Amino acid sequence: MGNKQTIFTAQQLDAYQVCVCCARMCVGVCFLKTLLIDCTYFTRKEILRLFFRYRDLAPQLVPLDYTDQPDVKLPYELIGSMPELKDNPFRQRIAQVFSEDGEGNMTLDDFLDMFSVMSEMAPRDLKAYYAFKIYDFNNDDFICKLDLEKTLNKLTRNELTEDEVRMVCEKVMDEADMDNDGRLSLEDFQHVIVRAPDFLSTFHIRI
Ligand SMILES: [Ca+2]
Ligand SMILES: [Ca+2]
Repeated sequence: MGNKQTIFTAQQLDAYQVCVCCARMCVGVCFLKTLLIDCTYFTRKEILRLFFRYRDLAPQLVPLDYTDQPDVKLPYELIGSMPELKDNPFRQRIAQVFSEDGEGNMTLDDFLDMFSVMSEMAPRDLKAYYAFKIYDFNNDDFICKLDLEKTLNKLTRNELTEDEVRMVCEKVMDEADMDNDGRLSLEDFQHVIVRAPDFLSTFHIRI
């Protein structure tokens, strides 16, 4: 391999080997405390592979030395055009939810978080948690009727008629809105997931 390039310090690599349940917020206690899930970790090899996936998107912007935590952010246009995302109807929402700036522009940390949640190793409850955030288009911590309609249109790639969308939404609301307030809380949403696993189908990426 020739020259040995130091990309990360040992401490950085340890920090990146985060629990995919909690992403980088892990402080030994799962921040999704209510979810009893086993933790899974990226290996160093996977972290390096993802780093190079990130770097390959813009080699001129991403340095090979990350030991002094460079302030680098890749624009959404590059992230959204990755083969893993470009055909995903939720690609923009996914990038928005995982980016610290909320606009879909991603630091390496954001990028690793996204891949950890989207990876096949991530537990279903964690995916459900982020799916809820992704479907909550206006970020008000509830999925309202409008959010649900948008979600269904994207999930079905606009193949349903307006009437069909309305019917499905009503049915979902009917079955899942446990407290009858006309919108789905995260708790309500867990009931949808149990009945309709399709809601999670777009949240898998092979790394
Ligand atoms: Ca909402
Ligand atoms: Ca509700």
